[in-house]
Amino acid sequence: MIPKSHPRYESLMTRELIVEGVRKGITSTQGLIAQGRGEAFDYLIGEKTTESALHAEKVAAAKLLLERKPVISVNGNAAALVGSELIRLSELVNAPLEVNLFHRTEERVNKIMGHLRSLGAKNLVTKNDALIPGLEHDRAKVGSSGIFVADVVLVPLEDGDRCKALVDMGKTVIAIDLNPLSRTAQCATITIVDNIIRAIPNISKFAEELKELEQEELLEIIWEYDNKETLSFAIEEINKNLVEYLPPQSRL
Ligand code: PTJ
Repeated sequence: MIPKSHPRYESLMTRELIVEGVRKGITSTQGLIAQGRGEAFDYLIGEKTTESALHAEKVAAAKLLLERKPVISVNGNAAALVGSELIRLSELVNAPLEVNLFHRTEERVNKIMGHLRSLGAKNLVTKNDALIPGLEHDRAKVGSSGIFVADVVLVPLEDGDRCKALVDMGKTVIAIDLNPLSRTAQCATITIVDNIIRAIPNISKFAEELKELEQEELLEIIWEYDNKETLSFAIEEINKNLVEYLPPQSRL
């Protein structure tokens, strides 16, 4: 039992959710490694939503509301960390949830769908009957009524190859990835460099605020967005935080 007074309580509780996900057969064991990598980058960005990430979250909400066929992709880490929050976002922007795994087994796909249903999910893509072109193995499997025909896909913690393949299919890809240097972060259309546990509730908050806006007003929010700038800001933020840790006499 982790006491609430522990200075790293939130981070440790998040870790517990992933461990619990592995125990339930929802999260892959590789998901533990991914979480560790995420934690390291979260430390470097200050374990907070930066201004540029918040802006990307607003743009993501506008894009999800604007397009006709948005889909939210769910993997083992996302399901364990933010299952209920993903369902709420799915309802707000009218986007189905589709389980799409890197380390795919039918057993884990079914367990994640069962987990989402137990949390109240109703809008789920249940058949993975199409293939993303140019990708080998099972990670290419998607739904012909879901990701395959989506115009915008929200992909938390995505694999770089699949992100590129989705962009190559002409889709807008919104990635959530704490590592601004990852191939996914670099290739997505909108990259949210934030922890998924903060990012999903933030996108939902923006979706609630923006849902009454006219199409032109949503377009205005998206229009000036520059993903290269977002990535540069994230790297600068890491740099700034690192410099603050240096003793004053050794700062450049
Ligand atoms: O459930 P599956 O089989 O689909 O597998 C999911 C994982 C995440 C294990 C799989 O996609 C994988 O191996 O991912 P990678 O290549 O390790 O990439 C995960 C990326 O997500 C890394 O760049 C991490 O920094 C980042 N990341 C990890 N945890 C978080 C995160 N980003 C945001 N929030 C997090 N909590």
